[in-house]
Amino acid sequence: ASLQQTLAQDTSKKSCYEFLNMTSRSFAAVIQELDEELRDSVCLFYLVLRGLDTIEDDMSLDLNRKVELLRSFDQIIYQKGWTFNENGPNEKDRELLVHFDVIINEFLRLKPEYQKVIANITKLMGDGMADYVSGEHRENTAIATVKDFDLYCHYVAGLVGYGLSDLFAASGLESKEIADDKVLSNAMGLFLQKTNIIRDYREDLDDGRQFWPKEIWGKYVEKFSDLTKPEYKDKAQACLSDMVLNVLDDVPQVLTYLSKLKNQSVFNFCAIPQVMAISTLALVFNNLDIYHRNLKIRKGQAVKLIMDSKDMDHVVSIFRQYVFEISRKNEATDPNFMKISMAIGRIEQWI
Ligand code: PS7
Ligand code: MN
Ligand code: MN
Ligand code: MN
Ligand code: MN
Ligand code: MN
Repeated sequence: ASLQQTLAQDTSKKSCYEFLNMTSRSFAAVIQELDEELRDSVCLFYLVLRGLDTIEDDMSLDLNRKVELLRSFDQIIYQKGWTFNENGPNEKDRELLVHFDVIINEFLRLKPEYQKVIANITKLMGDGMADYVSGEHRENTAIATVKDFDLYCHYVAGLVGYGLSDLFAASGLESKEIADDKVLSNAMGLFLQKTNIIRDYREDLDDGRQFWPKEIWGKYVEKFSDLTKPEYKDKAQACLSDMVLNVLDDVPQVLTYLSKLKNQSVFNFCAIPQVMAISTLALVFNNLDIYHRNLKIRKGQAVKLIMDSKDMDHVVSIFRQYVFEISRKNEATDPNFMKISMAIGRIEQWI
């Protein structure tokens, strides 16, 4: 390649990392610490999915157009020069779509086997998201049952787990077996997504979106927004513990997945978000503030968790600490008290 081409490529790769830093709250740092063989492919995987999610989240987009974009996004990533021209909310994630040609350029420079993994997951996720786009009447949410909830979270997060495991295996940094156990890869995504959905109750409600399955919240209130009302305080507390109970199911599988990893940079990349999630789960459990504002673990706590997540022993002890905190906050008057105790018992067999 000519010097000029090399310089242009340098600039476009740099732009991709700028988009990564701009759009990700937590993944930017861990992605940049990955071994060189995986760094760019995981970065581009992130950016492609961030673009797809921005389309899914854009409530101003015409519905037919949205579905068309979601279902064809796996082809868009092969179209040199494609940019997003529709009007929309001018937020930082939209910037990425407006300049998507830069991401496509870098995507096309990845090894073909990495491109294939990313395109395959993009197709499955885009179709899944399209199936769940329910239109203007958001109160008639498509997420009715716990089964619907699991399927939605599979599409938007479990599939990310599949794709990342495929990339790890393709890089040779991890064994092929890590990509074979789909249940474990799926659980890695579900644990992050479900914790995010619990924590973001208020933010999502204010955006007119609801992800909690009606099969759970419907046991406690008639309207999803009633969970914010003081007169339903006890119902809201029980509903929250029911949601946390649902997420605790995934913990043993998360720990099993992490225990199979061999490469240090892959381990850090995988473990840090999971450790953040368990600490977030302990923070939100029995904490009615989630119905009013966005709770976040303290910066200093996050920094400490990141530094401590270097090996399986440390990760297990962090999980033990937060599971213990959940156990300590579990109240005998809570209708889910017994079930939560049992879920914790199953986790304790692991730790
Ligand atoms: C490719 C690193 C490690 C085996 C953009 C990482 C949004 C929780 O919507 O941005 O703003 O509230 O806070 C990430 C499994 C996915 C699941 C999913 C791609 C772990 C598009 C993360 C991330 C699998 C759909 C970020 C799932 O939340 O959400 C890469 C192993 C993207 C992972 C979305 C959510 C991710 C998420 P929001 P956030
Ligand atoms: Mn977020
Ligand atoms: Mn979304
Ligand atoms: Mn989103
Ligand atoms: Mn611009
Ligand atoms: Mn969220």
